[in-house]
Amino acid sequence: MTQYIPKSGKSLFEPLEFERKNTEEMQTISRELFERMTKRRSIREFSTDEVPLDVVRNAIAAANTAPSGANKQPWTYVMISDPELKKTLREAAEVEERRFYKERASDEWLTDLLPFGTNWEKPMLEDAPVLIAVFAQSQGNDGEKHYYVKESVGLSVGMLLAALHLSGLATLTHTPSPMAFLNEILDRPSNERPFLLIPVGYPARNCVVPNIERKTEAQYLVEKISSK
Ligand code: IYR
Repeated sequence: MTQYIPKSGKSLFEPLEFERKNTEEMQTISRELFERMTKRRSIREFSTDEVPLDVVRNAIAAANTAPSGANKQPWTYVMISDPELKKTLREAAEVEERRFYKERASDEWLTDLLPFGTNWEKPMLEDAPVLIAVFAQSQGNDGEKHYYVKESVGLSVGMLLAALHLSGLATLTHTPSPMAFLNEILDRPSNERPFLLIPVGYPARNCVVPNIERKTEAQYLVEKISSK
């Protein structure tokens, strides 16, 4: 083991900025946040209306604050609004998706997708004014080791989706498979693995979403608390 020498002019630790809220305020904030988060839905029908790009940039900046293994921050976000590039991405995604729906997917998988009405066609990749391609860096550009990469990028994307939703934008977490075309088209190095492609925008005027149910508290929460 070698000794850690902090970057010049920096001390190893710094005081934490943290303000305690009173309990009532915490309860109000947590309830209101839950109520706002419960309105988040993945959408597949996007309006072609433009969105303010600085709002998207701010959401990506929020995602960049996520915790990560050894603080390696093993993500790259590519923000795309160029219509030609979106068209290229749509065409490449549809090549893979056509194979997925017609050849690669198991019957069980296709049956599981029926409630969502998905198919190989991906008009949202052109309709949505912005696409965010998320890459997970399996290692640093200089070969530096990265840790818990999927966990770290998953945490970061969770924060991104929350930030976009709370800012008033809708998303779809699209997973074309395989996604290697994203490296080629977006000119990303081979240490960056495509993680997700996220159309971002406003819902189309008559957008509908699947009538799904969320787990109930009894299903998602196990409490081990002291009984007073
Ligand atoms: N990648 C395909 C299939 C698909 C898979 C899952 I799991 C979904 O939750 C939704 C779709 C597609 O994007 O259509």
